[in-house]
Amino acid sequence: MYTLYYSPGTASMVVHLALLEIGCPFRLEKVDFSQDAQRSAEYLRINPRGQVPTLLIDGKAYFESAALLMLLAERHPEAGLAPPVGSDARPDWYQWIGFFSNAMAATYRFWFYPPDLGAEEHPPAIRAALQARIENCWAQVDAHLQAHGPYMLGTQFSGVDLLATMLMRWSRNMPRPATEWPALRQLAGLVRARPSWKKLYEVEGLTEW
Ligand SMILES: N[C@@H](CCC(=O)N[C@@H](CS)C(=O)NCC(=O)O)C(=O)O
Repeated sequence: MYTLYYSPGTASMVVHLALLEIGCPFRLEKVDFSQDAQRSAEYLRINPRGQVPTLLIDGKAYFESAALLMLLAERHPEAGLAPPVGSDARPDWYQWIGFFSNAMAATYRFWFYPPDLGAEEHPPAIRAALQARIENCWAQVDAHLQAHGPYMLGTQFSGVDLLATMLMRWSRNMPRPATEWPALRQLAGLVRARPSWKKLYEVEGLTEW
């Protein structure tokens, strides 16, 4: 049995989406950021980093959204979140999950959490550097999709598209939203049309793209 500690629209989204795609039973526990619940003693006992997501599997806590996506894909191969082990597409799947997690999500974290870099607000040069890095990553993904899309692995949807679309969503109020790149916009449209995305919006109470 799974329990997902989540906060609406955050990094827990990709894990929530994966669980919805799988269609297995799971429990949701909302971590109320407006009450700083991620730093409560009760939550820190579960996840000492004070972040979401946390996924409890049979009572044991696991962290890191990309790792949780891979873990769920492995535990539920029938859901098709990952191409089969040994297939040509499987290495690409690992590669893109690593890229989105390392190159993109980590940079987003700095963008949204200046205190991680020791500042209340980023100095303009740091902000510009983070923006350039994120936009450069999106340009690379857009070029890949133009050549090999419409999904990250070609014609086949996979969990990496959920990760990509969550990250695209986070850019919606940034100076250059990811959906300004045509192939990215197309991918976002495909993922947003999925029942899992619609259900997540309903359950998490999200309205904005
Ligand atoms: N690398 C982690 C990052 C998780 C993360 O930064 N979560 C944010 C929400 S998107 C969070 O919990 N923020 C609350 C805080 O840091 O106080 C992952 O992918 O799971």
